[in-house]
Amino acid sequence: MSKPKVLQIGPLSERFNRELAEEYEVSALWQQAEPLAFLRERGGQFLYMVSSARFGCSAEQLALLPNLRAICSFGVGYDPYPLQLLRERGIALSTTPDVLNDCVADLAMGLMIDSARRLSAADRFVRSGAWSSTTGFPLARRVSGKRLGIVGLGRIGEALARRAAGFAMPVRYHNRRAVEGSPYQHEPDLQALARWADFLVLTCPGGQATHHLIDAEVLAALGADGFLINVARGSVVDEAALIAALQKGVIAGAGLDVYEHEPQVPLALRELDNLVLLPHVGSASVETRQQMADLVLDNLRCFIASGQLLTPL
Ligand code: 8YV
Repeated sequence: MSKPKVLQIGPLSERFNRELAEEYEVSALWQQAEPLAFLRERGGQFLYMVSSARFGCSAEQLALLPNLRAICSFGVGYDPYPLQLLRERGIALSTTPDVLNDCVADLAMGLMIDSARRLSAADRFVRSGAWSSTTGFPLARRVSGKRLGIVGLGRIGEALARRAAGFAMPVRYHNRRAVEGSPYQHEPDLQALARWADFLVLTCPGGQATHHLIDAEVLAALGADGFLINVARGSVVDEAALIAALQKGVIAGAGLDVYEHEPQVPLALRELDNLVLLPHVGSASVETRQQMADLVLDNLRCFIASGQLLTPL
């Protein structure tokens, strides 16, 4: 029996690519000299697509895939997909929720500790040979007991709030609507949350609805003792406003895992010392990435067998 055909938009791990190719006849779009010409010629063959929260797929590509029925995406984010179009055409989309909650929440906690206690800066201090009997590292800020404001109390935000309990941190959150049954206080006014919080942590989805939610006003409300942590999407923050706020001491510091134009990180951010910069590694542990890969394959298998996805959006 011939293997089902799958269109893969961008590369994932070698192991994933190998496992996918064992079960399916995979066409690697990124390896085609002319991807759109390839789709024009062969797009009609594909019922199934594999992509990721990084590569997504475009309306232009979808127009050349008239028979597509399902997209199995690696990652929890869905901002690079034209959702309205998928709905209109009845194309199912799965993501990989839950399996990455702990790793992303761990990373947010790590960024909070690193930006306030300045672990990365202290590491640079030791490595540079600057530590001497007369020169110690400047005092940093305490984390335990400080106020945590979460923007987007979803599955990752809740995993972060649970961690914060171990640090005796009071938690409030901002969502468009209050989360029913949540033990945490809902703050409908984002600026009020920023004023209250010592750490404002972003764990909301990206996309139009949250574009530049964090602007100069919110940063001013967070204030000179506050830290901004972003493990969500770069698009949620007005990066130019953040750079200005960090340069002028409008906020104390920041910890960023995501940027507006990845993998480009503006020089102005790289030159600042009051922030920690990570290269979008929220879910990047061996264990979690394997679970995410397995969930993509399980979704695909399930859809082909039953017409249903395991973790539809
Ligand atoms: C992904 C992410 O690893 O899950 C998401 O939405 O941003 C990351 O966990 C990455 O974007 C997948 O390509």
